[in-house]
Amino acid sequence: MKKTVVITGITGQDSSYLADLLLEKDYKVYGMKRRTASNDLGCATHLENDIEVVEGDLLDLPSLTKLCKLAKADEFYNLAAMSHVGTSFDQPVYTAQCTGLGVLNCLEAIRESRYHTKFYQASTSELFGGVYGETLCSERTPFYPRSPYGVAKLYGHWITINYRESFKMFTCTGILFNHESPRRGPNFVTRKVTLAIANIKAGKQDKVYLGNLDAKRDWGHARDYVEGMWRMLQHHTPDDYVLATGKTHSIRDLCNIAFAHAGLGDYTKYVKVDPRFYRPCEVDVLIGDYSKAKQVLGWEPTTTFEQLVREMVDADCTLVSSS
Ligand code: NAP
Ligand code: F7E
Repeated sequence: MKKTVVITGITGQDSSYLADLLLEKDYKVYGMKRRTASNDLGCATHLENDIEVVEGDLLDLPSLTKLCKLAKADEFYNLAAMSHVGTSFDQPVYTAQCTGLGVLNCLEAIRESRYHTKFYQASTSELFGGVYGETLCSERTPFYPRSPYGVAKLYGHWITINYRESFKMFTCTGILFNHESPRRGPNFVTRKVTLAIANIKAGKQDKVYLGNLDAKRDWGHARDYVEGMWRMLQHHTPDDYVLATGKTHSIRDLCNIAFAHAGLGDYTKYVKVDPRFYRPCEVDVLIGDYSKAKQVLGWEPTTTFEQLVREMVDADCTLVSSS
């Protein structure tokens, strides 16, 4: 019999890659999207005929319960969230409700449905936020979130572990470092840069305004990371895992590689700093230690930072030139 899966946030980057992967593995996929005026499937538009789209909202427990009863799912991946760190400073209450309490709603819906559904929660490297310097962060590193987003994710992380310990539910958390792709939302820094490059090359834009160019992130490819999520739920024991590349790069490095690859030369001609994009509290450096995922799940990233940036630049140049 086909395995069945529920994926929340189906219009988002990770959900669309995960749905691609699980369809290849012959799962029946239920993708949850919230109601919007445009009814757009976003990153999952290409999957319209292959998945069952169900409307629901992380803030609406009855919609989640109904979905769990309908799908009788083997696996449930909660990838929905208000996921933008900068926005979370402007919308802290909504972020707490959606990104924090929304996780509890998913867990309660699964518990109420009484199916033995395995649960994956999208935790984040933002949990480590205030870690000192270029420390390799692992599952044992103490948490110190530095944004309303990070604090909300901290609740989601611990409530997932608590339901594992309290109710013996099969729940996993993936503490994922930044992962990007051509499907990345346009207001995250990597995609903002690669889209701007495409527009500059097409003569539609002449500059791009960014915030803190000195922040450093451990960036991988979303396609690799959804494979890791799936492996977590296939392991015999539920647990928590870091997925990362173990390398870190600054926003300046990103600009350097991306502008050079596009043949535009020195990025400083095009990139200008606008303090509007500074955050009230910044996470300066993040770098992850994925040795547990490697040892237990056999997971490793397959895409280098340079390959990722080049793929994103090329995809956006094609997108802009054909639009
Ligand atoms: P994303 O592209 O921003 O997608 C988020 C999804 O959540 C969208 O489909 C969005 O729908 C949906 N959503 C937002 N609020 C909702 C609500 N109230 N009810 C139902 N759905 C709602 O995020 P992503 O980059 O794919 O990340 C997936 C998950 O991993 C998120 O939980 C994120 O916080 C976490 N994470 C991401 C990274 C990363 O680097 N990408 C790293 C660590 C953790 P709309 O299209 O309607 O907005
Ligand atoms: O910022 C700096 C910014 O918004 C990265 C989410 O997926 O990964 C993501 O969160 C860095 C920060 O990602 C701009 O200050 C400079 O230091 O691309 P970002 P993020 O905040 O790391 C984590 C792991 C998640 O869990 C989140 O869901 O880049 N930066 N200038 C800028 N950032 C943005 N967005 N825009 C700028 O103009």
